[in-house]
Amino acid sequence: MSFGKLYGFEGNPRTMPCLAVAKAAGLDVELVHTGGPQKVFSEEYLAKFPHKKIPAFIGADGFTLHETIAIQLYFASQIAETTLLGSTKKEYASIVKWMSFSNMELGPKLSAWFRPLVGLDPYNKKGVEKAEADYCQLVSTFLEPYLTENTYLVGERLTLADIFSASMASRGVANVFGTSFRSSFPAFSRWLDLVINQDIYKSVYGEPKYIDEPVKYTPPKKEAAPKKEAAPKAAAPAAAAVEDEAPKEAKPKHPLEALGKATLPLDEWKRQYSNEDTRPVALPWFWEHYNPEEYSLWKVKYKYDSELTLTFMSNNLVGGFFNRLSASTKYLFGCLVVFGENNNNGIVGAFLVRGQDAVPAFDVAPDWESYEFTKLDAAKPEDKEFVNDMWAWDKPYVVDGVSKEIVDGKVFK
Ligand SMILES: N[C@@H](CCC(=O)N[C@@H](CS)C(=O)NCC(=O)O)C(=O)O
Repeated sequence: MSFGKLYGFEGNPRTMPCLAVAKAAGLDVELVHTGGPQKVFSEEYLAKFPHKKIPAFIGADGFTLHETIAIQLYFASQIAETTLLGSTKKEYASIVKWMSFSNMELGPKLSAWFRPLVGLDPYNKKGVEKAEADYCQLVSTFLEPYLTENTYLVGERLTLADIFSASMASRGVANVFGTSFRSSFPAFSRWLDLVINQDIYKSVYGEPKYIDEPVKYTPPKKEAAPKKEAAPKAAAPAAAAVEDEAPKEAKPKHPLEALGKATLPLDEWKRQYSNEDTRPVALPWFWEHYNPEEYSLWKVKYKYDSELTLTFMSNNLVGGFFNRLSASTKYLFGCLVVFGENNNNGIVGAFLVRGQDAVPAFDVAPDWESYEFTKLDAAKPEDKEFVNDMWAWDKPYVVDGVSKEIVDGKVFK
């Protein structure tokens, strides 16, 4: 008989221990894929959990719960006699204490350490170093001395405190707890090894895999350069063939088509930018070939910086804008960067536009009016430098005399 539905996803450290305990308790709990990077939220889930956090539970009897600790305690309490919840009131309280500590203290610090390294959050070197130091500080002051004296977190047997705390450390095992970390914290590592090799833990996580070296940050920055072979010489005839096949009247004309062919082919510039080093090669090439009679340059600035929150969300906003600009790909090139930090950031950039007006190129995107367009003059050194800085985005952006780190960005090409 179904016990209920658990909303969460495979591999999530707050969802997995709920599944482990459900299995140990013999409960028929269905995992409904929810949340995650794809942000999947069913109507049924949203009706009960508008805060969009996982895990969450809806029992077959209609009882609802959110908060991983509550769900795990509820599942474990279905077992008539269990050692997972300790054997005294003090042990029970200590189990809840360690679970809360892992949920609220260790977990977020580990996330701040590994997520930027694997590209799940924007990378900031100082932020990652601080998170690593904070995490190691907690392990060294709390867990290492305690686990030097004790086998498990509470009492002499495996409890929910161990299962959940190990699960909250699982992303560390997979990403950042290399040999050096493990030798610095032998007692913590011994305990982790013990817990993740228990059947109840392995029943959901499988065999543990250790790493020797912590993952290293690889800057994504510019999008991958297209392969040299994929040069427009090959692409152009294909595009032309498609155009030839299309009935003329069915093809909506872009207003900028009327301007005819430019002497600087935009594709050639885009290829230079993608394939060559930006400062030493691509930018000098651009200025050598730039014809201000055919193209104009624009500073593009988001109007509502004060409403921006997390930097990766600002970058997603840029991504959405770029998708909606796709009808103007033949007439536009540019970069928008995100500068600043979470809850204090902005979006700015520079664009090359076919013709002398920005509107016909940008108004294909319904949200174009959320941006402010200021024409630049390449004859002015400061405007030229602005374009260089936005397209290279290798220096902090100075706004009102304050230098702001560029933390993310996208290229429209
Ligand atoms: N206090 C909650 C925290 C739940 C939580 O933050 N879950 C994360 C996944 S581990 C989540 O839903 N994140 C999505 C988001 O923050 O938008 C609990 O202990 O269960």
